Amino acid sequence: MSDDKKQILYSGMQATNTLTLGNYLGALKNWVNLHNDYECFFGVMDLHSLTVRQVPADFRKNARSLFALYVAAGLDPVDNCIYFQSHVSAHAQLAWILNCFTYMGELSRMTQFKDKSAKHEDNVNAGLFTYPVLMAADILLYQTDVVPVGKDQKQHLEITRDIAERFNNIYGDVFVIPEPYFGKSGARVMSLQEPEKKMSKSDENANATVLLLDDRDTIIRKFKRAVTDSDTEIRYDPEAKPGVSNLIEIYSAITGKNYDEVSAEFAGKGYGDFKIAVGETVADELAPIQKRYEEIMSDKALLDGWIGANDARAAKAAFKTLGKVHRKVGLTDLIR
Ligand code: ATP
Ligand code: LTN
Repeated sequence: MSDDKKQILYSGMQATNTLTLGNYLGALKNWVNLHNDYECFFGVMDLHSLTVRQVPADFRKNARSLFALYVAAGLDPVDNCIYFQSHVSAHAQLAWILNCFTYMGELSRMTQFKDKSAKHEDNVNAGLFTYPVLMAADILLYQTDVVPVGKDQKQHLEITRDIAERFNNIYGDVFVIPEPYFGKSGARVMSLQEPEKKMSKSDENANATVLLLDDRDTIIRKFKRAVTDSDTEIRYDPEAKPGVSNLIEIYSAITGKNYDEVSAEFAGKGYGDFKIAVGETVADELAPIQKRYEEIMSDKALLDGWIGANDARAAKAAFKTLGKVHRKVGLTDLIR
């Protein structure tokens, strides 16, 4: 299949803190190789991160760090267009236009807005409210066919489709209506301390979360301390044994073994041995990524070169759609 026939796939993550093992096994790891079947765009969603107050120096570093982690995890910056959302001004421009086609009522129903405004009571800003409209702009600018998103982002993809359909009904076929991507689903990684909750980078308990950049000893220590149960059996049963099941899920996602194979491998062994084995497997998986990450971060010219080239590539696609939108709604032509 030639490149121009490929469907377009779009996704991204917020540039906030460092990634967790959940982000990696649930999303990033599954993005590698998608470029064989799709034309892929992966954004560093730094404008979205501004909905929560950031420390400027840390934020700047985190955004570059996320770009480097994408690449270190295996997303080739030539085969994939990896770029900064804030560097392509068409995102903010289209978001404004789409704001005028989005209703207060539908935004008020977004569960992420309700959760985040409860969590950041002192800063319920308008950006938090219109977060899904910017996300719709991200997706629609690239005439995206498919979007791999986790469960927590499904509602945002639905509102994106609603906004696009509403716009198309008025102006004709301007936007491709994006579909969720149902590829190989990623693992859902739970907290190591409260396995009923998902592993989250904003967790206050450091032992609950494995970071992609944690060193080997830290990773193994966190797994040794992982909460399990008072039983001894290594069996996948998320209802009755959430802690052990989470460890099985992690081990399975990395080794490719199914749950029964994992149970059989550790039959008769105690939780202690199992936790160490999972910790070592995770550390082995992350070691080459961390090494590659350090190499990339220490080569400013290399990183800047990829950033510049891909920002331009993204802008070309994005401004083509924005130009069309301008013409359709009656804004004067963009002269670039
Ligand atoms: P926060 O803790 O701030 O809510 P997060 O860690 O949930 O952030 P997001 O930026 O919301 O991260 O998510 C980025 C991607 O990682 C999404 O596709 C999401 O589905 C996936 N993801 C996040 N946490 C997990 C997890 N524990 N297991 C599997 N996938 C996850
Ligand atoms: N909201 C998403 C990040 C995100 C995104 C997007 C994902 C912003 N724009 C467009 C897919 C497509 C998140 O928090 N995971």
